Amino acid sequence: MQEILKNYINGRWETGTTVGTSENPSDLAAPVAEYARADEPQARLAIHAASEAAGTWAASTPQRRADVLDFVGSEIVARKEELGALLAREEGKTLPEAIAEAARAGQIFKFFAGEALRIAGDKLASVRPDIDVEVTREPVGVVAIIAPWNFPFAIPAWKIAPALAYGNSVVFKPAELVPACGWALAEILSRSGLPAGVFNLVNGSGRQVGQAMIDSPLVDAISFTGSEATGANVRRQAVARGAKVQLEMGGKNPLVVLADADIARAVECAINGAFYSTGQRCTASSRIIVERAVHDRFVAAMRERMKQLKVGPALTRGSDIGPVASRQQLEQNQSYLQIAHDEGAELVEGGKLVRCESKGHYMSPALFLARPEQRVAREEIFGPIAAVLQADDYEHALALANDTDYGLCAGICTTSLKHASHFKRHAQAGMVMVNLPTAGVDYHVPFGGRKASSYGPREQGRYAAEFYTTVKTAYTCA
Ligand code: TXE
Repeated sequence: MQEILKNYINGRWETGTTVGTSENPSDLAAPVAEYARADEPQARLAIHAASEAAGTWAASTPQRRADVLDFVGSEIVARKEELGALLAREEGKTLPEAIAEAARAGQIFKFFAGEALRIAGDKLASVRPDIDVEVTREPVGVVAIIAPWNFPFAIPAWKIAPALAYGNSVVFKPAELVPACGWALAEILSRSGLPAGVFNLVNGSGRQVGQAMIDSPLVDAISFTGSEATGANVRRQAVARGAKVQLEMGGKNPLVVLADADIARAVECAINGAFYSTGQRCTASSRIIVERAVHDRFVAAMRERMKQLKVGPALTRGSDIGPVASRQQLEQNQSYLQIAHDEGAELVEGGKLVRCESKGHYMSPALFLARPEQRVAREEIFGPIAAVLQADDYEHALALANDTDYGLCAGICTTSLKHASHFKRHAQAGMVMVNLPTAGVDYHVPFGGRKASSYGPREQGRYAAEFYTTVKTAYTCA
């Protein structure tokens, strides 16, 4: 194994207090890396460095910010195969998915390189005579970024890039499962021309490093993606001390299949949305709501298509579904298979542990016929497990789609313009897909949800400015 991957604090690579090992979920005998785990005092050093550097970066020119972000984005895009292979090894998504994610991270940095040049304000006439009013955007200050493991390049990119574009300094904590991806991003940022302290990487536990970021009065804003339970705690504590906070959490996204849908296309949407990336996407289609007239035909087609899916190591050509990211997540998935069984949901296909050439966390995707009140149809599992619910008609399907605590994404497969239009207006979700999988979004438009899925301003695209800037209104009397 190579050298221990270090933390990046105040422009220097620092060892931690302990050493952790990053696992390869496709091959438990071949770990990915050893990394330096920071503790709370080190996290505080990083926060202090970010705070000291905040003024310099806030005063930097748009051109300088654009140059830094373009450097980072261009390098990521140029190295997408290599970075994708690292991501596939560490998180377990298949190599094509991982390369696409690395490329996406690069595109996001390049998008925000452009946005750094387009920080606009308003100039208005005052309601009073001889006064001008200007509305401008300023950086928030120090931004703490707490990221999950399921998109170790794309999610940090869509938080770090706008934070820097709008003139903030950053302390970034990757999830414990993916320290090497976090390190790889930081390594590129360390060569981008940023002043020391503007960007800091601290690998470590949520309880120590994450908590220090939430508690510090020097942290002005916290952007978090992860579980609902942790997110609720982050929100409570951040709000209590007056920090700005943005949360992206779970989903239980419906995909409605109407009787007039192109069934082959609907099956592909469902397979992709429910099972690709091993179902570990907050936008996964985990509730598939099918109109009675085509229910049995759709389920039969799903079963046949699922039999063709190849579960295998992330780097092996031809693998459709990589391993589950961790033992803990595999155990969570298995417990939900048991719960579904105990509550009387009917297993259509899959849900078995799979043996591959290397020892890893492999399972076959599972599809259940369920009722709306069953836990398999209500709770985020975060694995390759989906529930099919039967609907009497479109109105019933829409009601089922909205009958959830979550509201991230909602999809519909239909050839009816009337139903597609109605669904776009009435689905209670932050994002709606028509004849597309619920997962798979563009990077230049807002991402986020309603209800328990999200809190605070949207991420991505121009809307990211709402979180990463604060607005000032200035009055001038001539
Ligand atoms: O999430 P956590 P985990 C869901 C999914 C998954 C479950 C657990 O159901 O099975 O969450 O995943 C940091 N203070 N999702 O354990 O714990 C942590 O170190 C500050 C859905 O990975 O929420 C990591 O960096 N930070 C989700 C980040 O929070 C803390 C994506 C997320 O970890 C902390 C990921 C604390 N006290 C998981 N405790 C989605 N829907 O996209 C932890 N962290």
